[in-house]
Amino acid sequence: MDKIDINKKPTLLLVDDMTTNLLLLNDLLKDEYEVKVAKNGKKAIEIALSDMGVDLILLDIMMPEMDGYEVCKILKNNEQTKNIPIIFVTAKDSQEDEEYGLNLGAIDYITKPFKKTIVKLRVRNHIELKLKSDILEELSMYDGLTHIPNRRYFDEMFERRYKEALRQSEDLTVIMIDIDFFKPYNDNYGHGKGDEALRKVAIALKDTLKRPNDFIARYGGEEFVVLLNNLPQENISIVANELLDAVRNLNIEHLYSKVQNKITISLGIFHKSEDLNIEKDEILSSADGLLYEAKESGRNKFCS
Ligand code: GH3
Ligand code: MG
Ligand code: MG
Ligand code: MG
Repeated sequence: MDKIDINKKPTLLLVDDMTTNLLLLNDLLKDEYEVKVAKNGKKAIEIALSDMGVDLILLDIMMPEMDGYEVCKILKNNEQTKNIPIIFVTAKDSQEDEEYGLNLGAIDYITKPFKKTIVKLRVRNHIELKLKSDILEELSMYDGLTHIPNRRYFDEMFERRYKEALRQSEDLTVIMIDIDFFKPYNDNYGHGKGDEALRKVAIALKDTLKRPNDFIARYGGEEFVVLLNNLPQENISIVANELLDAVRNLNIEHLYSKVQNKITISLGIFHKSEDLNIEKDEILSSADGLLYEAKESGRNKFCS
């Protein structure tokens, strides 16, 4: 999920195989919303999965090739799209059809021909709910200081990635990160400066991770954790050095650090190869142990 931008118009996706229907709905809604259109199910799924951030989908049912029910099923089964509310807009007006559609997880069901003002109001109400639920998600899953995912989000993601790695025999790399001598930083520069440094470190680390599935969270006070999938063992030191450099290059003065006169980090990296059978908690404690080793052997470095 992206950060919420309250100044942005919410985005609607209109899906219908008939151009006249798309034009009618677009006309009705284009002033208040950013409108995207799709003429078939395949295209609709493609747009929903892109990073345009669709807030609500108006979905026709009767379409050639893939009907709206099928589109709804696919979207509701995908982690990335399951929270996008769907309203069916359809000529299928039997009770059975409506029950079927709502059972698939659609939030509402409108039959054609529809009353324009009713469609407008229903869309408005559902959009309002969607935006509120986005805000709740942001508050519960993201860290308020750094705006990166929080510990709760990490726990969920780690569970998911761990299971995936086991099921598909993939590798999984966990990096534990801790700022060096941060207590003396706070003690000497003050908590406000400490917070500012934490924020900068979080952003620098996040910006270093380039692949779409790379994940970073604030694990605790001044500790971060990174999850990487399918990173060949020989690339681990490259990523580790990039993370170390990213923080060094911030050049945040720290005259009370015993390693350098600026803020640095230490890393503990545990790499689970595809064939290794290991418990989830063991992965974390191993990464933690390696972090401890990095600290003990001089800091401003990684151990793996
Ligand atoms: P080490 O190199 O061994 O990690 O030394 P350290 O001083 O960093 O030791 P430790 O990791 O135990 O220190 C944690 C310190 O981080 C304690 C506290 O002063 C600071 N800290 C933790 N959370 C926050 C926060 O949210 N804001 C600020 N400003 N400081 C924090
Ligand atoms: Mg149709
Ligand atoms: Mg610490
Ligand atoms: Mg520390």
